[in-house]
Amino acid sequence: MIDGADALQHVDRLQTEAIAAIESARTSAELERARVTFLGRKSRLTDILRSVPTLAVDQRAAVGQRANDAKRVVEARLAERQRTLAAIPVRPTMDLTLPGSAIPIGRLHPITQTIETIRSLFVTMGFEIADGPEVEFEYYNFDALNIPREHPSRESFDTFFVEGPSPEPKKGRLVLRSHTSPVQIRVMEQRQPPLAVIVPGKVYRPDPLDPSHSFMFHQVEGLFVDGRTSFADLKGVLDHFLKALFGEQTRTRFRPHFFPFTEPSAEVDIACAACEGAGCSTCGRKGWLEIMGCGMVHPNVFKAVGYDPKRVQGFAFGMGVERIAMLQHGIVDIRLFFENDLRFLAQF
Ligand code: 2NL
Repeated sequence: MIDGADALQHVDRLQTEAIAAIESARTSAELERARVTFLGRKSRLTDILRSVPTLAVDQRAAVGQRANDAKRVVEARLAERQRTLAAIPVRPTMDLTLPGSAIPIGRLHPITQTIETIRSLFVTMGFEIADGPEVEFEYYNFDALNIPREHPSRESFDTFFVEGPSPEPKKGRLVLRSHTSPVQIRVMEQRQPPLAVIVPGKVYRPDPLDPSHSFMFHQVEGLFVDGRTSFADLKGVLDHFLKALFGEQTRTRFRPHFFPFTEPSAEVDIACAACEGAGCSTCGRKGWLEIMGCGMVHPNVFKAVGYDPKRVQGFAFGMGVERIAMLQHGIVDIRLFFENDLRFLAQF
């Protein structure tokens, strides 16, 4: 037999516990768990209400009323807590104030950037861009450029020869072009002066890798042909180009040289920016940096493309892109350009 006084005390304790559980519920799910625990069909309060008929007659009313009161109080607290929880915004599971995860963005290779700078400077002066094959006939790479059969650059030591029979034996064997000049020969074969073209591209030479040599590198060559063209035109164009590329303060120097495809020929130097001409390690103590080669197109080259050297004159020039990029950025090893190390490439 349940004692009525015990039952009353039990109801009081259950009410206190239920209210504590309701007030500490932080979510609707927690609140529902508290409801089932304290008011559900298997809860102790429900047990007590069910047991009222078994109590002594004089205790039934008091216990029944107390248990029903407790039930109403707990129900009211549940409803109130539910309203409070519903008013609290759901805490987001991610922090929207954090910065987003960055998408890695690519960039142009430093060599490509330097080529773009060079070609846009010449495009501004009215030059067009031309390109051509990297696998070339000996005729376009050498013969048409007035480079004789016995010239050392035609040895396998200085040129990559492509194995197998030539598709056009009259144009010689196939080689990987060792400069971009054969493209200008092809342009002249196709078109008549006036011409102003810029030819950027890859060239190949079987040099062992070292800090300043690579079996593949990039050149930009230029060709200008018109009726009357002088070495002064050449100097004006290159002087403007080098000042635009390296800064207006840049001094240039044209030093006599020999190329088979130009006459006269010159190498172009810029005053060393590191030492202002005094001589340092960058310029090899000379005060000047060799930057490109140039000259007036040789009459034999015009003859090879069917132009009359008595009626046309022109100038041509060529430069190594890697060398220029290395001077622009203070890079001392050409191999860095070709190793695809992002720690290097991402700096440009
Ligand atoms: C250098 C020197 C040069 C040329 C390239 C050329 C092309 C034709 C006719 C005549 Cl089709 N010349 N190109 C002329 C002089 C110099 O390049 O040091 N390059 C890195």
